[in-house]
Amino acid sequence: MRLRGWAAPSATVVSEGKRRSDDDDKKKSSTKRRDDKSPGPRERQKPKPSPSKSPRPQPSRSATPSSQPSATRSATPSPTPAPGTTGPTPTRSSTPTPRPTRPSPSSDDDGEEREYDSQADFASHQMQQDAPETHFLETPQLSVDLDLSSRDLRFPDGAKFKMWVFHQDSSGRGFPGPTLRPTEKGIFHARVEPSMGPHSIHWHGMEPDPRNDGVGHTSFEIDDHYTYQWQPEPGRTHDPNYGAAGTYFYHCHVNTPLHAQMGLLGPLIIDPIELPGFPVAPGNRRAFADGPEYDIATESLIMPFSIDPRWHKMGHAAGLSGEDVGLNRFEPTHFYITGGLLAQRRETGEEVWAPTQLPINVSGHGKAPSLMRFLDGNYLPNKITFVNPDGTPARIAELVSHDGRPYRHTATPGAPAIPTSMHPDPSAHLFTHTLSMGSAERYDLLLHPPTAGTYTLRIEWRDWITGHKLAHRELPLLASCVLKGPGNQTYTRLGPQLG
Ligand SMILES: [Cu+2]
Repeated sequence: MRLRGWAAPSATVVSEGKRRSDDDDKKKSSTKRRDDKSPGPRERQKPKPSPSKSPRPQPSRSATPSSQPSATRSATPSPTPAPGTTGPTPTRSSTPTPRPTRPSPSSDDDGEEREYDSQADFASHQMQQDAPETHFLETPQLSVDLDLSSRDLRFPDGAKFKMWVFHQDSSGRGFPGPTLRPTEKGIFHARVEPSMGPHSIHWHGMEPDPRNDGVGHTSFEIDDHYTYQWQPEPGRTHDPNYGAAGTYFYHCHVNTPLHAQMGLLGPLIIDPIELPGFPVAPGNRRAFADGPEYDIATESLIMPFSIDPRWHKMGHAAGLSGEDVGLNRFEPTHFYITGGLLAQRRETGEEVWAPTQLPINVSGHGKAPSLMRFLDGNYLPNKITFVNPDGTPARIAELVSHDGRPYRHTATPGAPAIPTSMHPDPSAHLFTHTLSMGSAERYDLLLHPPTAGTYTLRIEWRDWITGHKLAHRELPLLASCVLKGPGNQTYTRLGPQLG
């Protein structure tokens, strides 16, 4: 089986209002060739002491925001046309505009011009830096410290595998990595300090500037530490061209096929800002700024994952010197549904986060629907099916967004792009009982079970070439609703049928 890396998803059920390039990996890492016969040990391009770096040009200001010219704070697109106007198309960019008073990026570029003999040669010689500087450092709204460690982790079936995991001081050293949840508009910092060789963090689906995108090919791999900085773009009412809220993930982008399979990935969820006209009821959140509300208590992440034990015996740089270690063959023998209720994740253990069952809300009985965030975290396509208590297909899943991009009704050019899930015409809503997704793809679904009872989420792993089923796992979904009893007492009903 040949790897495709984190391939970009193919076309989806409806055209989305916007389609940003989601995956630089596709362009850069998917065709890493291992046929380079050139011998010799792997030579990394270590930063060389150079006159341009020592002494390093000193920025003319400190990193404190108060010293910055506020007018040039840049990650928010500007100017902002009012919704519905036909002004010039704003430039979509979360890249800080370089200012002439700053050190130019080249002053930090320690690599020399180099010609590569092959793509394998290119992929094997990524720039490494010990502690690169974060340019245009701002005060963050959310800041996390991520370290990496190697553990033997026990999976739900009792099997143990060596895993490399991201962790925080406050989290356990489990898998997947800590759930990171920045809010739109807020500056986000992630300081990473790899303790076991060069790594990076790629924010899959976000669009930071190249230095903060965590792709070695366009910036650097990190030997010592680096603080990634980016700002998720805030959403606007009924505008398909703005807003970052949704489901993403982060992963190491060094020797990517191996490091991601070893466990260096975690969920990244961008929460929306609150827009005027879109208040949020207590206990709820919106899927995106002008999107539907969901019940926080039953919001879940579901990440299918599979393991090829052979890969978990390899070293950090396996295959990077042109030798063929077999990273073009992914033959998993273990298949897992990881994830669970996001509100109940306790990141304190050294374990695999995996659900045995999930509660979901019955449709229309006082609570907002449950939101399920899917992330295909393995190198195989997954087919997802919802099944009714009686075994028939359950058309209870409503697609609300895909790869962080909301589904919107864009049939009339220039008209407000209303989210399909909030459209007054019921036929605009995207209901399904089944869904296929490729590696790294994400779907956000609202669940609308009509009655209480035990539904089933069935996940199949498919061979990506033949489409043959390799394995399946099932997860019970316990649909219940809260009823008001005498004296306003509430009780939960979990049963076959509601009157
Ligand atoms: Cu890595």
